[in-house]
Amino acid sequence: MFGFFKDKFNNLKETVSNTAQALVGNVVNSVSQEEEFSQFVLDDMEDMLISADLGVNYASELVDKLRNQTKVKPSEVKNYLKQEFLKTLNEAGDNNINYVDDALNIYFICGVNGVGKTTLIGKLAYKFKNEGKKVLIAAGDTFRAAAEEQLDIWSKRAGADIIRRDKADPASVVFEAIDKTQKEQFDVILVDTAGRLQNKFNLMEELKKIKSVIEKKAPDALRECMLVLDANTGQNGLQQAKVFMEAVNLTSVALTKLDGSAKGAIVLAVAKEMKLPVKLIGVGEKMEDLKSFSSQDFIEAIFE
Ligand SMILES: Nc1nc2c(ncn2[C@@H]2O[C@H](COP(=O)(O)OP(=O)(O)OP(=O)(O)O)[C@@H](O)[C@H]2O)c(=O)[nH]1
Ligand SMILES: [Mg+2]
Repeated sequence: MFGFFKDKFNNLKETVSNTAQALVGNVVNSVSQEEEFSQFVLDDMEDMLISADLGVNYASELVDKLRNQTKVKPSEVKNYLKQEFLKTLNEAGDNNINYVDDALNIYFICGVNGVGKTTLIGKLAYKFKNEGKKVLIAAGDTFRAAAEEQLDIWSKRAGADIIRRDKADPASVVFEAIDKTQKEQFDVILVDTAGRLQNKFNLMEELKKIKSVIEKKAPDALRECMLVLDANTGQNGLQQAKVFMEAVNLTSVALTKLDGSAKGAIVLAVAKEMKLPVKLIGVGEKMEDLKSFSSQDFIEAIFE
């Protein structure tokens, strides 16, 4: 079906090389020569995992399992981490983006300001168009002055249709978009949303309102409620995931700006704490810089 989503990510290893060094390289270098998992070695390992943005809880859980046991030796620490990380990612769910043939597929994209929501929508529109799908973008960020023009440019580049209404209520823009697709048979609606309103409460209320319009007007069409996280924000991403989860009940994560980031371990922290699978990764600013995410490939890439 989706050639694009099945694409192997050629440069994945290069993209995650900084993350791999922070998360695996440093730990393996300092631990694997040791005779035993002494208190000192374990403390050191825990510090390294925390500074690689794995999160305090997860880091201490991993280290605690190595305490007072003889099964895993320091020389096997690399394989130990590999198995643990893979298990965490697998338990968070399927990496494939949900899509149903011959039906309307709505993707609700949210996240704090500047993480790359609008860019992700442009890239997704382009990919769906390349797959021969009929795509409509709903410009649900009517708050930021330049947001709709930015989406206009992306939609033209991608060859997708767009619904935009300056200063209108975002929920009404989404209502109109669904209306159009019901009359004209579209495959996909991509809903862009604001990242910043006057305050967090207002933003969450607005997102809830948009989501309830989707659920009322097109029940069963919402395929993903996707949180966009900037790979460089590290642990803050976990906090963001909690807030958005509470407001709109997320189904997945897109991780942007993974190119060059050393903090890609946020993928694991979010999988562990939130049970949310990463489905897409942004690896640059161009249209084609969007890739599918595979837990297996990611693990292979960071462990070589
Ligand atoms: N290097 C890199 N830059 C990216 C990526 N995705 C987005 N960007 C850049 O990040 C900046 C912000 O992107 P936007 O798409 O405007 O972010 P947004 O979440 O829509 O922002 P708001 O609408 O203000 O909330 C832009 O300069 C993008 O070019 C990525 O995967 N890699
Ligand atoms: Mg935007």
